[in-house]
Amino acid sequence: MVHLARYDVHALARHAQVHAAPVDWQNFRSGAGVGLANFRHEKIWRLPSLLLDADPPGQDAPRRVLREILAPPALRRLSTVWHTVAEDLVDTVLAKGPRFDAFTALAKAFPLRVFPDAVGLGPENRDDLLPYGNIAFNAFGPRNDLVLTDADRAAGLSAWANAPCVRESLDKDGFGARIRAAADRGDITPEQAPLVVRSLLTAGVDTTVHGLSAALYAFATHPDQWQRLRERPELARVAFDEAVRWLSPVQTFFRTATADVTVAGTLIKEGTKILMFLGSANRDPERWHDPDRFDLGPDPSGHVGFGMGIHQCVGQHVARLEAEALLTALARRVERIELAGRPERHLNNTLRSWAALPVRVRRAG
Ligand code: OVM
Repeated sequence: MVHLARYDVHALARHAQVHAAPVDWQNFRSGAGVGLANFRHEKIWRLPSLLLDADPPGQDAPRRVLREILAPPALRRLSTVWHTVAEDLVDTVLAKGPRFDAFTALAKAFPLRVFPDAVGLGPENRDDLLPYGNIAFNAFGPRNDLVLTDADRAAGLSAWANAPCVRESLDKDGFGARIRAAADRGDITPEQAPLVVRSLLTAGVDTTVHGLSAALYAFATHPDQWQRLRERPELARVAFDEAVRWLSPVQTFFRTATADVTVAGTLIKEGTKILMFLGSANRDPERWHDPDRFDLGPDPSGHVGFGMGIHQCVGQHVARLEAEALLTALARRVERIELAGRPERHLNNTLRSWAALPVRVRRAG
């Protein structure tokens, strides 16, 4: 553990501790926010999330509702549609030539094509989804230039994120409508429903866009692993988890100590923020053999890229389905994928994110 004096936070980087802290939710709580800011005494930029910035018993009902709506059986119907959309998208991209920006053309385009529809959002303001997520993930970090640059937009986008959550603007049949139905049944309150929808908009787009980018970057730089996926496309889900382990699109989250606790021999005082370096834990040589290698062989489960414990990512099955659809569509059509220029990163306080991923492909047979 290391004390970061500038922010007075304790940071955990080993897998053992980054895994243990969120499991011990009684001592390491989320209710004071899971970013650097302590909601007990700092101003917040939007209402706290019911799922993220919350502890039991408050988070239990909203999480139970969303977990069911996003569980694998509930996604089965979407699977067929998403595979077809991915195949169409890949065909369209490949028809334009062998060189393209895989970030824009695939990693960004695919989630934006399928996810807002699945939520049941209307056609308006879909362009705001990525900027809103970018702001939300910046807000977990220090108030640096990345935060200040977008300060003007934050309030407007924050208001917008609640707006599409009214009943009238949600499709009858999407995740949003099912959240509404849960409120009608009394599983959550009517006041909670729009905030649960907001969680989908905040956590459901940037995360998958940059997770898919991570997978595409991994394959573009590891031709042997691409070959392996082509031979066994059923590895697509494992490949996605391995990419999430290897690059950790969500790099950090915080907790707050709610008692004096000792970690790795150091006392953490009640009220202190604890920073968990997910990306570091996912490459800890004490947990992983040859952790810097992207390799479809070893089992990546146990990585903390989706978090751990009672707050573990509720949308992870959605993300895996998106990855499976896109990667298998690409693997069937593309024999080789390689970098055709320097990948460009997009800076964010929490996300390991991308601006461009230029690739060149050779089409299969
Ligand atoms: C939320 C949420 C959940 C997970 C991640 C996240 C911005 C947000 O419930 O709003 O990142």
